[in-house]
Amino acid sequence: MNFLLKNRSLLILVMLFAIALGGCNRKPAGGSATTGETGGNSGGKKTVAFAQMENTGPWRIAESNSMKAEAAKRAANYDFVYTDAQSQTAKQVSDVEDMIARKVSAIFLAPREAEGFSSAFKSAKAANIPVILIDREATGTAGTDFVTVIKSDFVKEGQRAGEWLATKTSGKAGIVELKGTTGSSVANDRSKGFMDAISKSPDMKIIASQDANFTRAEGQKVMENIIQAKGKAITAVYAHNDEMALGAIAALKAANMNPGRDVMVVSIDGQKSALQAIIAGEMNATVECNPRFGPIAFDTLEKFMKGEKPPAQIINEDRFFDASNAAQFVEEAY
Ligand code: GYE
Repeated sequence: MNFLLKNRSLLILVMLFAIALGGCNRKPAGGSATTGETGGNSGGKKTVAFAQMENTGPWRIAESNSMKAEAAKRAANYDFVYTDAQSQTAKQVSDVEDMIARKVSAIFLAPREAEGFSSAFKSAKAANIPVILIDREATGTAGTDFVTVIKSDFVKEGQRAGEWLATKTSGKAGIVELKGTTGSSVANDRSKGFMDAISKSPDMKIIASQDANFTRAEGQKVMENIIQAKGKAITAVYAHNDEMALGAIAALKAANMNPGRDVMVVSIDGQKSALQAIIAGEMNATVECNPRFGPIAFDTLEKFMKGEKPPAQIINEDRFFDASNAAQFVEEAY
């Protein structure tokens, strides 16, 4: 009996000791956040994420670099997460969902297509994570689904290209339109603005219009096919971006069709190689579309976090480049 009692108290002692030891390893109630547990606030810094759609072509590379450079400048306050959806809208949607799951403090999104993000916007709202759209629009309401959209006026870009071409051709042209990615807000608006402008000139006709996905390779391939079909009826090319215009120029050169002289080429963006093509006389004009979003994107986020309500849209001011000023701006171009 005595022996049993003794042993029992020993057992209880050992058990108490074990509990006490275990307790030392446990986190205090409520668990203090360690880095990585909450993406939103590691060591006083906020984690902001940028969901890029793709990273091909000078425009988009300049945009990604501008966002990264601005995040680096403000590194005392922010950790930066960057994703590349590699031209797949579905991947971009899941990139945004992952960001929400890891509880980042804010999301910058350059949506590839306008549709597809509504449920991601709902989840972000439920998690209290502000989403700021940059460069393209997505379906939804500013102030509800996302904070705001920072972009160029794409309809106006198309109008400026169309008005310029109408003046230079005295209102008579057989035009090939190379369109940007189907489903993107940019492609719709750039078509619309251009059509508005040329509709005032009955002898300006679009003789072919095709999606070349904003890339140089597709611009060239599509243009080769159109040259086969339409030949000398082509007197002008309107491309929704410089990369496709440069692809078209290569196709026109290969067919001995003198881009810049016999066939006018006008596009949008203002990248360095386009300004160089203008200086070389192979391209005629490009409407600027500024890709350097970093400073304005972070400034807008900070204003929002201080309680300011940004306008529904923030529109970048863009310039226009042609033979009269390309040499002046080529150095600063991307
Ligand atoms: O013009 C083009 C890019 O979304 C405004 O997308 C942007 C456009 C830009 O691939 O070059």
